[in-house]
Amino acid sequence: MTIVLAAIAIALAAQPSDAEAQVNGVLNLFDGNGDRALDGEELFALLSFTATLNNENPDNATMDEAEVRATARTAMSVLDKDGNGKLDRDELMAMHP
Ligand SMILES: [Ca+2]
Ligand SMILES: [Ca+2]
Repeated sequence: MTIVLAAIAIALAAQPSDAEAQVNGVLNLFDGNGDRALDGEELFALLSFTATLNNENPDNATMDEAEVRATARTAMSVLDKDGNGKLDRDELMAMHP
């Protein structure tokens, strides 16, 4: 779980420092279907981005696709408090201290 949250924190760190602005930024970038929540595939896209964030060569990504998939599943199970399979703004905000 620590690794999962660290991965998401890295992605969030690319956004403005205000927590709400960060969540809005993540949704603006990764909410592909516009429902203002991240489903499994959108979370996968976020984590894929994170895995390659500091690395220009995808071959040297910090996680391979299977690891990103597993991480996305774990993150969803940890963060999806209402169990609807999507991370809404409140659930994303909960990642912030
Ligand atoms: Ca969405
Ligand atoms: Ca949810």
